[in-house]
Amino acid sequence: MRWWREARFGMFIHWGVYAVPAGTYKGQQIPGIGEWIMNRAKIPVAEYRQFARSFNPIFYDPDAWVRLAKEAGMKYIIITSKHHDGFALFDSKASDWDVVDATPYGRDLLLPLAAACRKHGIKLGFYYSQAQDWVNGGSAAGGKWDPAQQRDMDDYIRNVAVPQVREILTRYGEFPAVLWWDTPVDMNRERADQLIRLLRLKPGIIHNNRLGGGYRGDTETPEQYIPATGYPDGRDFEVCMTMNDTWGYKSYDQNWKSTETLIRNLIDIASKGGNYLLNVGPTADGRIPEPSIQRLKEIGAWMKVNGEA
Ligand code: JFZ
Repeated sequence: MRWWREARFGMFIHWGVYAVPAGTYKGQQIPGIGEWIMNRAKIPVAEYRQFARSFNPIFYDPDAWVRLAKEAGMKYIIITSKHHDGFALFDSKASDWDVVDATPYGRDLLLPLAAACRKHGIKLGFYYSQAQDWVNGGSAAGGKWDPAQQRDMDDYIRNVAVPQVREILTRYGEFPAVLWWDTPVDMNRERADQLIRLLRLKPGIIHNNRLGGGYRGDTETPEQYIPATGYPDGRDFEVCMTMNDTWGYKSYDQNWKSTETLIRNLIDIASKGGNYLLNVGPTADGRIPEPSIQRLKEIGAWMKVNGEA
């Protein structure tokens, strides 16, 4: 945990096919967080898959993303290797619902990011939605809405989640340094065991408390709020937060927090011994929204004067 405890500040990246509808479906602005649009609007699988044909991040510049994070004083990046919509940003053999098979871009997005992180001395971790998977037959909060989603959960765990977690643990050199699980809907001990076992492939890897099955992981993950004190039992914690009101890109969400608020949050969290994981939601053509870039640069300017190394 040593590097993680000293890090204090990291970049969360929510990126996937949901950046194509970007909050709008059939002309309707869908309320709620952008990466949940498939679930919130009950979009059929076949129809949602069509969005991937417009996921073509030609402006993706992982080196620039890593430099932006580094200049803001961030020490690590956590990116959604697969979110609840099941879409993998890597080349998966366990499903054709990935960037290589389903998009015109056709290349693994994590490989060049890992290379850039290595080059700039930034740690890279992967978020992986192990339980919810609305396309590959994992669970779905609120219930499934399309017969195409019917698949036995244990079949999904064994034949999608396990091989995919093995893929992301073994293809990126020293990374991932963190496995960030999420929303343990329908997880139980037996399902969690199959995943936690894989972590042996990466000795020293840090994982959070959202695996389920009774596992607590290495870190607490308060979300969108700062606890009043550190955790009494000395548990490590990482506050994750958005800069506006969504994690995944939504074209019309302009409710940005001020740079001053973001810096105050960082100070508050660091003073309590925690880490701040601050989110950006890139577009489908591969750009971090300008208001996010601006804030990160302003934080970087403050860090230069007030930060430590
Ligand atoms: C989850 C995801 O569903 C969401 O899309 C995003 O990725 C976020 C970082 O994580 O949402 C959660 C998970 C946990 C809590 C709240 C929202 N929680 O513990 O309060």
